[in-house]
Amino acid sequence: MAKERLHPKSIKDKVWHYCPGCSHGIVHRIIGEVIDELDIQGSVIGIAPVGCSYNNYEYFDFDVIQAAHGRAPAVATGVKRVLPNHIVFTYQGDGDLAAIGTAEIIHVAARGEKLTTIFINNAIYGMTSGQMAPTTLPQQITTTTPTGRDTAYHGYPIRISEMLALQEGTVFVERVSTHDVKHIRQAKKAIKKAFKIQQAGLGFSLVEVLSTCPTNWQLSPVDSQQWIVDNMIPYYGLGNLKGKDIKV
Ligand SMILES: Cc1ncc(C[n+]2csc(CCOP(=O)(O)OP(=O)(O)O)c2C)c(N)n1
Ligand code: SF4
Ligand SMILES: [Mg+2]
Repeated sequence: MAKERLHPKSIKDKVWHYCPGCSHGIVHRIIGEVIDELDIQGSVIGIAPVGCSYNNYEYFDFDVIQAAHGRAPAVATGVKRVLPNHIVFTYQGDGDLAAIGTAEIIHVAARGEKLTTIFINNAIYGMTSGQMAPTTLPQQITTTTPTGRDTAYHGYPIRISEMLALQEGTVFVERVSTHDVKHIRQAKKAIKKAFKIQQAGLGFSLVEVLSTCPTNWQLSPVDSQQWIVDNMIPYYGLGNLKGKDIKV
């Protein structure tokens, strides 16, 4: 008897290398479902970051290119301009997008590149053992802020989505979360809309996903979901920042 398929066609039948309770696997699955539903498995190209999801090409069953740290938006620009009929997206963590890659992402938005970014904000550098990221919250303990992020010394977290929504070339920005099923469904809806906006050729679209890093937050998977609710959502705020009325 054929094995029942429990995951999207666009996701390979593999066990994630991610830690228990990590959001990366959830977001991969959402992206896989959206690609299946839009029937674009053969015409989508992902750009992988540097960070814990550097090898997401091991899981995505479609073309993925690995970019140098922070450079996914620049690589995506080249790919999209050469293959304008393909759906091109970058998948980037907060260290990758909001620190070393800040310049690339701002200019992609300013140029209105017709591509999509999925921004995984877990408020920390996950892969390299939990250093402070630009998105680390005030008072948050990390390996480089062992007594908590002191805004007077370390500065304030960057609200990337708000900043990118200001760029004229950006047409759609939404901040979503993965802390429960209802919000995972909303996240999927936002990602699907972002891809459809790209199909319609309207401009740059971005979905920021508030995500967990139980290992470096030193919390259990369940407590990590609650940490998003108690700490991340009050600072970052969920919802649409641009393009709410676009019908695609
Ligand atoms: C040019 C360069 N600088 C620094 C690093 C080290 N490095 C690897 S991943 C990473 C940060 C990853 O954090 P994030 O993008 O938030 O991804 P996460 O692991 O949290 O998903 C850093 C600084 C590198 N690989 N290359
Ligand atoms: S270190 Fe954090 S971001 Fe990386 S796989 Fe583990 S939980 Fe996920
Ligand atoms: Mg991170």
